[in-house]
This record gives sequence, C-alpha cells and structure tokens, in this order.
Amino acid sequence: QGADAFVAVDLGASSGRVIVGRVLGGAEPRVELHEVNRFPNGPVDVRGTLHWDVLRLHQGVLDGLRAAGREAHTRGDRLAGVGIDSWAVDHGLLDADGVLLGNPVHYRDTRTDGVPERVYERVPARDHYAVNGLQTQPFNTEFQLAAAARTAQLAAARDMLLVPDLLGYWLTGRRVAEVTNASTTGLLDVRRREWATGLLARLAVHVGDFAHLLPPLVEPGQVLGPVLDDVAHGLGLPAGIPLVAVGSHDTASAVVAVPAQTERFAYVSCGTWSLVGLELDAPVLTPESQDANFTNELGVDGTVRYLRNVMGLWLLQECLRTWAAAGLPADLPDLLAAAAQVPPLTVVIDADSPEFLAPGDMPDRIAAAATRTGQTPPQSQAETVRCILDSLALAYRRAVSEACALAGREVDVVHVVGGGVRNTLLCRLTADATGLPVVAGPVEGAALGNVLVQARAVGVLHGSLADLRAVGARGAGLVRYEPGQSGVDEHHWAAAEARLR
Ligand code: LFR
Repeated sequence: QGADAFVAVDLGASSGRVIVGRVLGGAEPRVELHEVNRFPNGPVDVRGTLHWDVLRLHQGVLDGLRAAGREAHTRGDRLAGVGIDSWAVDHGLLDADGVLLGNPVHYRDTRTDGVPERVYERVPARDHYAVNGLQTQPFNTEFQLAAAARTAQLAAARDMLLVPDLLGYWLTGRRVAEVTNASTTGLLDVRRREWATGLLARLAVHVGDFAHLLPPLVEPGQVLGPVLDDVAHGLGLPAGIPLVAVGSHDTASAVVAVPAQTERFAYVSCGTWSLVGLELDAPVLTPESQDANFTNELGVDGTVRYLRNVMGLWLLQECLRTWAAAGLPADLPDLLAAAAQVPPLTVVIDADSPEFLAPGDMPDRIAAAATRTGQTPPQSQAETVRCILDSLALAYRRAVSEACALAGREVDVVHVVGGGVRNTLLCRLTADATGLPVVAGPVEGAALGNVLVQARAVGVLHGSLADLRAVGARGAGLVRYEPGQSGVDEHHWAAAEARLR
C-alpha cells in the first residue's frame, strides 16, 4: 500500500544526498528514510580561489528527484513535497535577468582573511552581536560580501540567494531567503527574525550596500509553490508537487531531528563540522556570550540554536585526504580501531581553533599545534586519529558546559546526530568527557528533520516540535552510551582542558 513520501535534498560539504522519507504507520507514525542519490561535493580551486561546483550539485538534485519519482511510481507512493537544506553562509549572486553570476565561492576560501577585523573597525562587533547574535567567523555572508564589495560581479548583482534557496529558485522560479539559513548571514535581526535594516544602513555607509540584494524572508513550514511544470514533467514528478521551505540550514534541520524527550538536552550535530549547543526560546546576546563566540542561529518554530562551531570530522577527513595522497593507509575503520588502542588524552589540540579552517596538510598542522602547546606531537597515524577524537570530545565538553552557563540552563543528556553517530569511539568519549549520557542517532539527522517539517507543512503530520521529534525517534535506531565507561575519569579531562589554556 502506498505511503505519503517526501524528498529531502541534503547537501553537505563533502557529499550531497537526495533522500526519500516515507511516512508510515497510521496512528503511531514513523518515517522510513532511504537514499536515492548521493554525489560527491568539495571545493574546486580556480586560480587560487575555492569555489563550489553548484551546477554539478543542481544536476545531482535533478538525478535524485528523477530517481525519487521512479521509485514512488513503483511503490505506489504519493510524492507530496520537496525540501532542500545545505551548509550555511554561501550564496550565488544573480544578475537583473536572474542569471547566476559565477560559481559560489567556498566558505573555506581565504578571501575573507582579515575582513571581520576591518568591518568591525567601521561597525563595532558589539553593535553587530546585539542585533544579529551571530558568532564571528570569517566566512559569515556579510564578510564574504564585504570582501567582494568592489568587484564587478557584486556591482552587477541584483539578488543574493543562499545555496538551498538558489537550488529552489531553479526548481520553482521563486526567489526567497529561508530564515534559519538567513540567520547565518550576519544581516538578520535575530530577535525579530527579519532583515536587520538598521545594521544594513550602517554597513551601506561604511562597508557596502547589501540591502537591495536580499530577497523576502520565509519561515520553515511555508509551502513555497509548485515545482515548475516543465521541470516536474521532465523528471517524472507529480504535476504541482510543492517545494516546501524546511530548516534550509542543515544544522537547523538536524536539530529538528534530535530525538529529545524533555527540554533538558544538549546536541552535537556531528558531520564535517560539530555544532554543539542548546535549543532556546530567545537569543543570548550578552557580552560574555559574544566573547565565548557562541552563536544564536534561528531554528524551526521560533526557536534559537545556541551553539558553538567545533571543527568536527573535518580534521579527520583532511588527515585521510593527506594520507591517501601520500600513499599511506587511509581506511577509516582500520584507523579508528587502531586509535582505540592508543592511551587516551596523551596529546590534545584546540578543536575550536580557526587555524584548522583551511584545507591542506592537516597532520602537520595538528603536530605543530601540539608542539606549540608544549606537548609531544602524535607519532603515528593512530595517535593522530586518537588526538583528534580526544580533542573533539574535549571541545564538546567545554561547549556544553559553557552553553549551559551562558544560557542559565541545565541538561541531562547529550544527543549526537549526523554522520558522527557511526563513530562509536567518539560517542563513548563524548559521554565520558561531558559526564552525561549520550544518545546517538539518527545518522541522517538533517534529512529526517527536513522530511518532518515538510510532512507537517502539507498536513500529513501534526503538532509541535516535540510531536515531530517523537515521530522521528520511532524509526531512528538510537544507541545510548553511559558516561564513565572508558576508564578516563573527570580529572583527566579537566587536566587536558587546562593543558590547552
Ligand atoms: C554545517 C554548517 C554549519 C556552518 C558551516 C558553514 O554543515 O552548516 O552550521 O557553520 O556548515 O556553512
């Protein structure tokens, strides 16, 4: 018997996925996910500037939609919506004809080096944070636009669309800015969930005029309109299938899928980045929060994602890439098994540090960071992997405790969602480091959150965020890790933390 099914497009920095979510089970609904297309993604260096190959991503989306249409037909499912989420901040610029002006630049490109400092000389950091509540990262959209301020491309631009909105525009012809992702631009008023007109006016005088580039905002859950007839027809999709605004920032969709049972939870959305924090009703805009570089990004249903960016599995991915290029063993399961045998906390690095942002030479940069902090650098690949995992767990510990202190909250559990769920050693270390139980799952957090919001938007699911989470949890295959199982006790973690200061 056919089910209502939704297509979630979830684009990560290292791969794009098109995933179908089928809503099953009548009175006790659950969601069954399966992948219909996966394609590689990554930076493309053009004369020293890192870009995204966004047309290739568009093709991956089209191929995925076609596969989803075929499958729904075979199963007798009703395909009832499409939603798109991706990493944040990056964008395409459109000219007056709505044509893309060049490939989006990758957020790890160095064009924004030194730009935040320059912008803050004109419009102070404090004045920014009081309005946008956003962490300072060189790649914030605002700083990318500032870096491009005098280019011919920006002069010709009429619209700026964030990556999921750009891909949505190619499907529907509608130009909008979905608000969870817009909250990572630096140009949004986080309390009002509207473009920050006052801040934009000051930037226009001192940095560059960006306000005219910003399309109307939409909230997740809004039905944006039908996929264009010729597109839907060409892909074998039902006529009139809607594009639904989801938490188009992947982290916002991932947080929807956190299978929390109470409000007393922290999360680690663990993929290329690890986003570590809390869900709040209102932003924390204090100077203390700003100094700790916590960010207030917007979530679904009026929520705020109060979190810190920890460098994440990027550290591991980049080591693997370097090793593979050098002809060294680069099989992740083997390396993780070897890392599990290395004594814990021998050497740690600061996994929040921007020094690891750019690609290239990661094992050497980790060794250099260890030396600089007076430690013996890792001596083998296994020790390097162990150093990364211990350092990530340590950064999670610090982020959870600081988030709680700054927001005046307490938590009983840490939820890990995303690809990191598969890394059992990391999950175990996270439970130990935080002193809290870790509930790991779902793996495809962003895709699940994307599907849940779509299903509610078209009336297949109902209720609050908590109700959606209960639906998501049913099919998720969660694994629980208790703290204190690995023999590394609290004072070892505290000592390792002190070593980095
Ligand atoms: C995770 C993520 C983070 C954002 C970073 C860059 O995929 O979206 O939330 O800070 O990528 O866009």
